[in-house]
Formats: sequence, C-alpha cells, structure tokens
Amino acid sequence: MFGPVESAAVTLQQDAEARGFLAAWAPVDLPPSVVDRYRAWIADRRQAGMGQLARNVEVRLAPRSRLAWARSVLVLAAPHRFPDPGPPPGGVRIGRVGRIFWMREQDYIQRRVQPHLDELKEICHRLGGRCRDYVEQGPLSFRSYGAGAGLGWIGRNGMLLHPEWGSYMTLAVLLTDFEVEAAPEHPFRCGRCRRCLDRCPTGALLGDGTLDANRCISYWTTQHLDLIPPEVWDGLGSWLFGCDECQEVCPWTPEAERFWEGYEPEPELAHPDLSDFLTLPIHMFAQKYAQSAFERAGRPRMARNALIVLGNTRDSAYLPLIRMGCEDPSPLVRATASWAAVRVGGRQEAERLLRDPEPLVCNEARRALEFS
Ligand code: B12
Ligand code: SF4
Ligand code: SF4
Repeated sequence: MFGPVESAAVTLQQDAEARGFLAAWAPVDLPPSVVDRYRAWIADRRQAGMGQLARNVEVRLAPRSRLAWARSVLVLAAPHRFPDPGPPPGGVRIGRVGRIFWMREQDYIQRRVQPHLDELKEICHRLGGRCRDYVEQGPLSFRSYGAGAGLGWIGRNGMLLHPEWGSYMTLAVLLTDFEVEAAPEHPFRCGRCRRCLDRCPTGALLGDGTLDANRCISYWTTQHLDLIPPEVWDGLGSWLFGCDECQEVCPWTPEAERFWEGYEPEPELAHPDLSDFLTLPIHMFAQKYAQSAFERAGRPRMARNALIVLGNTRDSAYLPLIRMGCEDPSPLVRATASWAAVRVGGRQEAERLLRDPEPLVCNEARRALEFS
C-alpha cells in the first residue's frame, strides 16, 4: 500500500487529475539524502547570486518547523511543450527564449493555475483538511516533492522527468494535513545517456542531478542583477532569456508536443524583437510585456541580454542598434554596449564611452578595448 491513505486525499488527487494535471502525493518530510544534497549544494555556493535559496533553509528542508500541521504535499504538474508559434513579422528576432517564458507568467500563474488551486483548497477544506498552496513563490523544493511522489525521476539535467511527458512541466504544490505514505521511487531512467552534459554550452551540469548556477545560462539571463561577465558571453550564444538546451537534447523530451489546455504561448514572447529593449520608452515596454518574465526582469536587464545576443553575432550590421545601447540612460546597458560594440567592430563607439561620467561604464569600455 502506498500513496494516499485517506479517502479525502484520493478525492483531492482525482479532482486535480480531472483538471488535466498530473497529480501525486508525497510525504512532507524529505528523505535525509535530499536534505544532505541541498545543504552540500549551498555549502559549495552553487546558488550563485540567488541568496533566497540559502535563506530559510530550515523551512525549505523541514516545512513542519514552521507549519507544524503539514503532513503531505499534493504535487501538480502541467506540461508546456506547445508548438513554436513562429516569429511575428519584422523586427530583430534572433534571441532565443526558454519555453516556460513564452507565456505571460503572472497571467499563467494568477489567471490559469491559481483558480484551480483555489478550488482545490476549497475542496480540501470541505473534506475537513488544512492546506496551503505554492505556485512560484515560497521556499519549497518542487522537484524533490515531484520525485518523492513518484511522478518521475531527477535526470542528469536536474529536471523532474516523466516517462510520457518529459521535462517540460510546470510544477505547483499543495501542502495539506492528510496522512499519506511514501510512494515508491520512480526508477532512474537516464541509463548511460549523457547527452545533456555534453550539450550544456557552459558545462553547468554537475552530473548528480544538480547544476552550478554560476555557470548556467538560465541563471545569468533571468536572475543575475548586474553586469554579465564577458568571459561567459560566448557560452550564452543567442540565448536572450532562459535556456532549454539540456531539455531539447534529452531523448525523453517527447516527439508529440503536449501542453495543458490553460496554457497559450505568445509569438512576441517566444521571438521578441530585440530592438524593443533598446528603443521602446519605458511605458511602452511595460505595456507590451505586461505580466511577463521580461517585465519582471526590467527593461535595462532585457537590454543587457539583447546586447549580448547582438554582440555574439559579431556582425557589424547590428552596430546601429548597439549604438542605441551606448546612449542608454542605464549605466548597466552602456557598459554592456561597450563590449557588444567592440565585438561587432565598433571600437569608436567604445572609445567614446571612455569619457562616460559613470566609472562602471568607462572601466568596462577600457577593458573591452584592451581585451577584445
Ligand atoms: C532556483 C531555480 C532555478 C535556478 C537553479 C536551478 C537548479 N537546477 O537548481 C535557475 C535560475 C538556474 C533555474 C533554471 C531553470 N528552471 Co528553475 N527553478 C528554481 C526554483 C525556484 C528552486 C529550485 C531549487 O531550489 N534549486 C536548488 C536545487 C539544489 O534544488 P532542487 O532543484 O529542488 O533539487 C533537488 C531535487 O533534485 C532533489 N533530488 C534529486 N534526486 C532526487 C531523488 C528523489 C527520490 C527525491 C525525493 C529528490 C531528489 O535533490 C535536490 C536537492 O534537494 C524552482 C521552483 C521551486 N520552488 O522548486 C524552479 C524550477 C525548478 N525551475 C523550473 C524550470 C522550468 C527551469 C528552466 C527550464 C527555465 C529555463 N527555460 O531557463 C531552467 C532549467 C535549468 C536546469 N537544468 O535545472 C521548473 C522545473 C520543472 C521540472 N520539470 O523539473 C521549476 C520547478 C519551476 C516550476 N514552477 O515549475 N531555476
Ligand atoms: S539550462 Fe542551459 S546552461 Fe543551464 S544547465 Fe541546462 S543547458 Fe546548461
Ligand atoms: S539527456 Fe540523457 S542524461 Fe540527460 S536527462 Fe535526458 S536521459 Fe538523462
């Protein structure tokens, strides 16, 4: 006997499944091996600049220390491997975006997933249970609970993999006080495959199902707040925001595209016009990218990322756009533009930035001229 031991838990799981989610139960207490792996990961500073992962470690690894009533976690997975909607006409659409960001994130979380979680919470209450939900926020390890629920295994690419759905899944969890038993562990199905390790452009995957965020493109492009060191630019290639290399290469990424019915990809998010980030006035940027991950990152960081993609082309045709970056009000953008300009042959643009009033900008312009 495994899984839910209360009929209320079975009812809740079935309701979640009827909504199109893959759903399964895990006990709230994590196995010691998971706790140790997490602690070692933090001790080795693999979290890079994501300080939040090193805070609240006790709650993350033992949620009962704060929510004493919690006994179990209902894990909900929704696939998002929709077909590529293709680029809209016009614009400079040469930057790649991770699939999960092809949806407006606040929109998919608040408008699509949250209402289901609210209804599931209501059902849980009617069944006499206590519960609390987490979609994107909150300090719980969704993948650990996914693996603990037997939904799949943690691949060498670090993702929770399902034998039919692959890894393109978004996860959400509902913490409850229902008693459940541990599900049997899903067998590890990576076998001798190492495709993701070989493909990762920056060597970020450590081989044990974790990664070093200091080397992960997704970290640099979506989480890092400041200048992206020029040493990592080559690895970033044409990734504008996020990275899917280690999922695309995986043989478990299903041939058949599969996505949850609530999800809709948007062409302007899948293939954004890079010139938007360098030319749009702030209110127009906020309007066009409202509620997307690009808005959360902010216009200057999107401009920073766009300049790296443009610089990495080493194509002088993009110099006029990079020149806009050299005149940007944000020092972060001007500093990045100095490196991008030199990469596409615009040394004069970088030389002009040697006289910039911001020390960050003239220092970077000097370094770009010296090292490129
Ligand atoms: C921080 C974070 C990142 C960071 C760090 C990623 C990392 N690998 O640690 C960065 C910014 C790099 C990142 C990138 C991405 N992310 Co992210 N990220 C998160 C977040 C917020 C926390 C993850 C975390 O705590 N990492 C620290 C590591 C050490 O912990 P962990 O990943 O939970 O790993 C544990 C398990 O693997 C467990 N474990 C290993 N083997 C086994 C076996 C068993 C039996 C058990 C029980 C447990 C277990 O041990 C580990 C340590 O405890 C989660 C959401 C959440 N709250 O969980 C999303 C999340 C993991 N990300 C997600 C996605 C989609 C991505 C990207 C694909 C986005 C993109 N296109 O760029 C990339 C993929 C990169 C990759 N290969 O992992 C999804 C993953 C879905 C899935 N199928 O796995 C999540 C769950 C978000 C969501 N709501 O769906 N992300
Ligand atoms: S998301 Fe990209 S950079 Fe990060 S581990 Fe996967 S392939 Fe490597
Ligand atoms: S590419 Fe191969 S090693 Fe990597 S997660 Fe997929 S099956 Fe596992």
